[in-house]
Amino acid sequence: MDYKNLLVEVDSSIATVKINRPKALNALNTETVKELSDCFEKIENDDSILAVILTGEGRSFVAGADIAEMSKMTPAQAKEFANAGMSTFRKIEKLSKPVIAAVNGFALGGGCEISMSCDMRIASTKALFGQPEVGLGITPGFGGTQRLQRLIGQGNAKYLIYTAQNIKADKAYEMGLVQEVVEPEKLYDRAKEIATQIVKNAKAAVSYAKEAINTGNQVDIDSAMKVEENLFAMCFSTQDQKERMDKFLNKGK
Ligand code: CO8
Repeated sequence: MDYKNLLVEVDSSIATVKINRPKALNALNTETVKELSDCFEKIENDDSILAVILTGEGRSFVAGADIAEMSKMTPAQAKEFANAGMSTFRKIEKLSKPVIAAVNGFALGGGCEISMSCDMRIASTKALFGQPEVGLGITPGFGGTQRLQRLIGQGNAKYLIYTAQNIKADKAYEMGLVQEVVEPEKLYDRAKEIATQIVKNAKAAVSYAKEAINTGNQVDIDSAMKVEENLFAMCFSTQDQKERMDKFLNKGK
């Protein structure tokens, strides 16, 4: 996969997607958003890839949407740009494979938003999170008003969005926005270790668990239980379920 603003490599069934515009601190312009959309579509269709790590080149994860590009937009262009970002981030969120954000530095605005479309966030001690949009005269536009409150609760989301303050990794951890904080030099290896641990498990079961959690979060509890019931049942049509349960029952024999 060859891109101008992304570096993609696959090793041991794990794809690493690195956003690579370090001169602009990996800010998301239209071109990068399009490349991300194309890249995640290819990953979805590649059966050899079982998990993804999303990270940034240099000292930033993603310092937001590209302000230089955005500053001249008309309302119609802003809507189109927001829509492109939203559908790309939904593609990441709905990917049938787990996506780990390895947050190496700034995760601001669209950067915080793209990290939230991943399944989990592992942060370097150098990471900085925030939704600074209201300071720039705009609201979050790539899903921040919706995903942040679902992840850390409405009070915390309003506290961060209204104040436009940036928070360090340890505070993001306290709020439940990130799952682990590690030293910068250990970040990628730790993300890879987690991805490796995930891909050892049954592919369909991990994928169905993701679908159950994501879908169940959007509906009432009774409908959510039905979603889990159906996906649980679907596991019983997989070879993995049979082999893994047989292996357990026959251990030591
Ligand atoms: N867009 C474009 N360029 C950027 C961005 C950005 N978001 N962030 C940094 N850059 C560029 C700088 O302009 C600078 O370029 P140059 O060297 O050519 O002058 C280069 O990256 C390095 O940046 P700094 O010199 O500013 O580096 P510092 O270490 O001093 O500061 C910061 C780093 C704190 C990250 C600072 O760059 C900053 O505050 N950046 C902006 C962060 C921000 O506000 N992000 C949110 C943007 S809004 C957004 O994401 C909305 C998403 C929804 C969009 C919906 C569509 C309509």
